[in-house]
Amino acid sequence: MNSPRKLITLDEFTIQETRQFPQATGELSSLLRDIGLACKIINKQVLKAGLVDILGKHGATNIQGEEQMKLDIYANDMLISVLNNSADCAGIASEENDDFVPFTDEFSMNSKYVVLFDPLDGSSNIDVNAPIGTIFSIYKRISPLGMPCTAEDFLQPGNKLMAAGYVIYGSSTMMVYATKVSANGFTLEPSIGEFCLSHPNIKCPEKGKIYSINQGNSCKYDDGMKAFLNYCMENNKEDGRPYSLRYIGSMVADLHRTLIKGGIFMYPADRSNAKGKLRLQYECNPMSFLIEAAGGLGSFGEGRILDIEPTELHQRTPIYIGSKNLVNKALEFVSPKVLAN
Ligand code: P6P
Repeated sequence: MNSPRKLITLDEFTIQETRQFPQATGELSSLLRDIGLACKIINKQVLKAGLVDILGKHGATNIQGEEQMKLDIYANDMLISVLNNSADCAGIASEENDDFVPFTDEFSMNSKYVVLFDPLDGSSNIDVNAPIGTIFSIYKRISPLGMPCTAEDFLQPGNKLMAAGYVIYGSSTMMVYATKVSANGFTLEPSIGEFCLSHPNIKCPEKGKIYSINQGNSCKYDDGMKAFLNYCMENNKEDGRPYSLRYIGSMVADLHRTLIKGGIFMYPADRSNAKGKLRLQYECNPMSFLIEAAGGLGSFGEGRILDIEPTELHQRTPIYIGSKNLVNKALEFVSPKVLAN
């Protein structure tokens, strides 16, 4: 009888990856484990959100001016609590908090890393049971150890990321993250409560036939963007067919499909959102880091998202991200003078 496939848990995987770097201390692995723990706890609430009084609006708005859902606040509090109690994080920044939050106990002040996150992206989809997710970025702090972390720790460009990824609470719960080595996916095995390696060394297909955008905004796009949408809808492709439009309205879900199946996800600037809608530091940078580790490309139209020098914690950026060929095709229309690479 075939022996059952050996399950490789997230912990085993991160320890194996750490062994490739003799100078590694295991703190990054421990931090990924902490994020995994917080998301497993969030997952339990998400799975039964319809049964407990955790659906609906929290009755406040965040700095983005967006109504906060009860699950947003729960997820945010859980991530802060777990990371504050870990010995691996000096502080956090969150979509739900106006400013960064330094952890001032001695262990935390001597930690090497800071974490930024969108605790529950796509939360407007919670009440309709569509996939939602937690997006996270991990930077090595640039402020001195032994002191509280500072704003500069959270304003580093995406090309300085140490690790980044997401947990998608969907038909299954998956943690997908990248380091500078590779992008890997782990599916939660509920019977043992562990994320287990299910998608090793993920590669984003170079070509894709799916475009993902809130086409309802197209009347507000510039001519280049409108021309690219027309290109996507025309039959002039290798197989003589138009591309397919898929849009869930939850970035984690739309990006997960793009990572696995290929295609392009776009949230361009428009007349209502001059800088785009999605946030650089905890949505676009982590997703671009992950997609580029998988061979794809993340652009803001004039260059790589990872090369943007952040100036504000909650700044926004246009985003064109996914299969390298399709992103470069979009840039031919959107930024004819500049190609990402
Ligand atoms: P729109 C969810 O609110 C979110 O931040 C992303 O998850 C998603 O991609 C985008 O906004 C959806 O925005 O304007 O299409 O509803």
